[in-house]
Amino acid sequence: MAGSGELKLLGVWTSPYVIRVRVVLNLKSLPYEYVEENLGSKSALLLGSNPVHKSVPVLLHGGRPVNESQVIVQYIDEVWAGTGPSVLPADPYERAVARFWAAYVDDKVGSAWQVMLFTCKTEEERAEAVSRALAALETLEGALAECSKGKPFFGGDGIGFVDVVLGGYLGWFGAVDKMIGRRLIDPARTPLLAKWEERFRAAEPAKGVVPDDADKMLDFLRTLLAWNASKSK
Ligand SMILES: N[C@@H](CCC(=O)N[C@@H](CS)C(=O)NCC(=O)O)C(=O)O
Repeated sequence: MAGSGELKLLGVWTSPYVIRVRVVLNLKSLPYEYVEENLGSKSALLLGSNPVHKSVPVLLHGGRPVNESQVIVQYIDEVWAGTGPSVLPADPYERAVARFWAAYVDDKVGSAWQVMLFTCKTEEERAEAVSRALAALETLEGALAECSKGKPFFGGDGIGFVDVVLGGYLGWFGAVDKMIGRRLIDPARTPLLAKWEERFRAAEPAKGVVPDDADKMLDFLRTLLAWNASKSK
């Protein structure tokens, strides 16, 4: 049976990519073992399972690795198509639209997030990345209006592909807000997204998975930056 075999997820609690996979596993009520990785000293299992990128998440299904978060989410949705709600729409056109916006999120929001937190060298570079993130979020405000057709989520009545992809970043948004002293998802600029964020965070599959402690995230950021600095020596 396609869906048989144990599930093990290698992750890091702050990772937007890991969080989206965990939300989908929860949405489908699939039992899995979660293994917290240490990116400063990666396990042999992680290195052996994702030798190309050496990154989390890795989903091991019956011992076989699946890599790349968007690929993992779609794999789960396909293998457990009859279990719990679907993440991708059934209609091929709507599925293409959802994939388009999910790719947009990682391309525009994800790249700005990398610079804001990890790679910027000056406050000017950070401010430029914040502007790019804000512009992308304004575009996503329009996408939410179109995709949701007035319903609570990008996926309509329930959490869908774009919801989990964007929702994975919410923990870090809270940390960035604290760092820059303004809100990335600002109810005045993007009111639909602000309401969406409340609904997403309150949804059962996201509870305990989407971080809500900005100070803890910022502490973890210092650890990550120290690991990155030691790697580049
Ligand atoms: N495109 C990948 C990105 C995964 C990624 O960048 N993961 C980070 C954690 S947020 C990682 O494991 N980085 C490895 C490292 O820092 O060495 C995905 O969607 O899964």
